[in-house]
Amino acid sequence: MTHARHLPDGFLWGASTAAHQIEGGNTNSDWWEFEHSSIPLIKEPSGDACDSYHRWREDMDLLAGLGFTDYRFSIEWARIEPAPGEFSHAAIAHYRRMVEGARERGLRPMVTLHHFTNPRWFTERGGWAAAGSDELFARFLTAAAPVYATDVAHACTINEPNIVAVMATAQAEILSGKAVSFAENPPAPDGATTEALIRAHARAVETVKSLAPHVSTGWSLANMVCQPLPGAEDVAAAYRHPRLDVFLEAARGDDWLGVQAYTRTLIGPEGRLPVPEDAERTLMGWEYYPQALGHALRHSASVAPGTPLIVTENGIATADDTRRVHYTAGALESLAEAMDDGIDVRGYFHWSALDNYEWGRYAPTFGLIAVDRETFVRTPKPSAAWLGAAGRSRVLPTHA
Ligand code: IFM
Repeated sequence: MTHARHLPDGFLWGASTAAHQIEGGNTNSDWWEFEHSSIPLIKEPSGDACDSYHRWREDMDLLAGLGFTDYRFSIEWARIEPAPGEFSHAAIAHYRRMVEGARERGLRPMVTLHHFTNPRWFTERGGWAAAGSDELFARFLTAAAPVYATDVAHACTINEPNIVAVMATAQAEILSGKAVSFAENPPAPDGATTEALIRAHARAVETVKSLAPHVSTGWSLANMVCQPLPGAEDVAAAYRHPRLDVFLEAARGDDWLGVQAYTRTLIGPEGRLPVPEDAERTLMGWEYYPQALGHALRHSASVAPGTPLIVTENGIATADDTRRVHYTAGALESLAEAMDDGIDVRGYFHWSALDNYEWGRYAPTFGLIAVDRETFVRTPKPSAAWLGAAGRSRVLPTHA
């Protein structure tokens, strides 16, 4: 890209987090329980995480000070509804204070209503696949309405339902003693969970709209950017459909669709291929492939035409912050090219604001801001200043 590209008016420019990954002490969630079982996937428990349940003001001060205009965070169902039908006024007031606190700092809050974790009681009764899960989700969202009823323009109903469906299969396999490898060969999504999540999304949209009609709703999908080798197009399409496209199809007609992309998945005639030997890998073991974002946007627009897109996550797990800047510049270049080609993109949120709990371990550092694991002192990295500045200049940052 050779010319400076100005962000369109109203373009969201932010960073993302999720409650369980940063709050700490989320003891009533199914993940906390999971973290204290002895499965190989878990290297360490989340513990205090970033202590953001108490330090959220500091997080928001930093993000606003860096120049960001938007902040995506999630509310924790396990805190709001610790037992079935029993709601915590204190937890609801906490998240309401966060919404108001964001606004006071000039940050527009995007609120994720579900980001991977469930209350323990919900999982014990069978999780999403159990009858009535959509009703229960709608009941929670009704009780949580004071959080988002005013001052929130965007609500994400469910984060990465396509990964939630994979996790449902993984959980069953782990319980039956099977070894599960996410990096090499992630399990197929569970069909009943997929259907239940699509129902739950529809109910959530209906519920939020009935209580707060001004809130723009959508859901965010993990886009694995399937790239077929020549001749493997049909194999790639068959691989992708239950893992992504069925969820994209369910987003048709939504106010917006969240695109989350990190890397690509190569598909050969026999299916998913390993990361090429000579490829640079991130701390997740994923191929370093910034152009994934542009591909994900184009594919999303082709399956859900007419639905505006928002990048709700994009980033890299690396200990080398110069690679983060390089990766993100490449990703933004691919985003700009997609927009030049007419793809309707309304915002970009980087994953993640903070180094945080990456579902079983702290080692993969995705943050723009480092967090000391004992003192919780936050230290913005150079990438944070580089990316945040675009919120003020309204010019898309490019390769230095
Ligand atoms: O940390 C996760 C996040 O919770 C969901 N999307 C992908 C991120 C990186 O793995």
